[in-house]
Amino acid sequence: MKTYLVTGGAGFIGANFVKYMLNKYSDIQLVVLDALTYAGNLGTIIKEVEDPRCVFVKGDICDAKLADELFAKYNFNYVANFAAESHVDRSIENPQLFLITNILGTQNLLDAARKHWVTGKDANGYPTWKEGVKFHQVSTDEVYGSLGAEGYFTETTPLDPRSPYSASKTGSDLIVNAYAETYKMPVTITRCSNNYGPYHFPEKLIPLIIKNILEGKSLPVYGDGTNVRDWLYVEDHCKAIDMVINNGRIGQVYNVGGHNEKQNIEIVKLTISTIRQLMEENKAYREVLKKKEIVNGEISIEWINESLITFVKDRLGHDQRYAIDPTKIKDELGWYPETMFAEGIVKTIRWYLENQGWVEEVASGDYQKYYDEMYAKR
Ligand code: NAD
Ligand code: TDX
Repeated sequence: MKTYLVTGGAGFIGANFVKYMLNKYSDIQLVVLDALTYAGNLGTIIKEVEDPRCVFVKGDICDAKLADELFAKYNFNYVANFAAESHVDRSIENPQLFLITNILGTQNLLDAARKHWVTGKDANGYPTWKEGVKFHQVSTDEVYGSLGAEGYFTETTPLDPRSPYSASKTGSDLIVNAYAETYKMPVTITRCSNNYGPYHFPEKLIPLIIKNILEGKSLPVYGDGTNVRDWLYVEDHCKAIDMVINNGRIGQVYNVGGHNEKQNIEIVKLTISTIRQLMEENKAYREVLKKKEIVNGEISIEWINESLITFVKDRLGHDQRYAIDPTKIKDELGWYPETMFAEGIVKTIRWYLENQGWVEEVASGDYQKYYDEMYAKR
């Protein structure tokens, strides 16, 4: 049986990973460490933490004593480090928090792993490590910077982060690599493109647009809407991480992407038309609308159209285009994105229509204040 420390397991991708792993492996132990920041929600994994194979610990990855205690208590084989401050717009407002969590938090986990996983020294003075352990860092394509109209990020593309968020994620990757070089620590890194799917916090583009459409609010598109992101269904990302942890070569970086580039404006228009179509097909979905116009006794959906789109002030330092070349992970591990975007976006929108309770739960705290402040400036 393998025991995993999964940090950030109450957030979007971490929670999907917890579900994916418990579903895939019967013989597994997961210890989820999450600080439950605004982005973490225990409700997302409440069924999973009732499972004897999964333990939840509320705590900060920067807490050295706690990390030490967890490594002492559980015989971890793997660390999957998802925990991070993850939203670019917030990093523009408060860069320091991103550096603390993403760089120092990662370094703290690396130190705890080093303390508990090192077994001795080799003839050259390098630490020797417990058989089979691995520290996996969940990173992002944003560390490579921004592309023009052509080209793709490969694993050898120079690191060139532009935002405080991506700079902090680059810092995490570099400290992970430094431990690999200096202490011969067994590590892997995945750098993934934009994820979408269930449990995505509604500060990010797709869930924010869905939420606003249902409330009849305007849809804020930054700049001219031509920025390109390479979208990947979250479950495909979880599958890639599982493959890299279990079969990826030590010390390697793997890019994970969907070959699914879309301009933001395309995403917004597609979300509008898909919601409208689903509501035309299924009367029950219309009940979900928060803004209800009744025409001839029926809930009208006529107002769900592209006139909701509002072009707003651009994000500072807005990266123009991200696009991943996933050849390495495909050739070495046989990974490929299984979910086509046309299918994934419908699944995602259906999930939101059917899980409004989850949206209300996660948006019940400071979300409205965040939204009002962030978007008042635009
Ligand atoms: P998220 O913001 O939804 O979740 C982050 C989780 O980490 C939350 O549960 C939060 O409570 C927890 N957390 C934050 N600070 C913590 C701390 N100090 N100690 C313990 N827990 C803490 O993020 P996400 O979208 O799920 O991203 C997960 C990881 O994947 C991040 O490392 C992110 O950089 C990376 N990533 C995300 C995407 C994407 O499209 N969302 C793409 C590529 C890479
Ligand atoms: O209201 C919005 N309007 C808008 O036009 C928001 C929230 C975003 N956008 C644009 C900005 C980006 O070009 O949409 C695009 C996607 O924005 P986000 O959802 O904020 O994602 P992004 O900045 O691309 O970063 C995401 O992918 C890489 C994740 O948040 C990161 O954690 C991950 O590393």
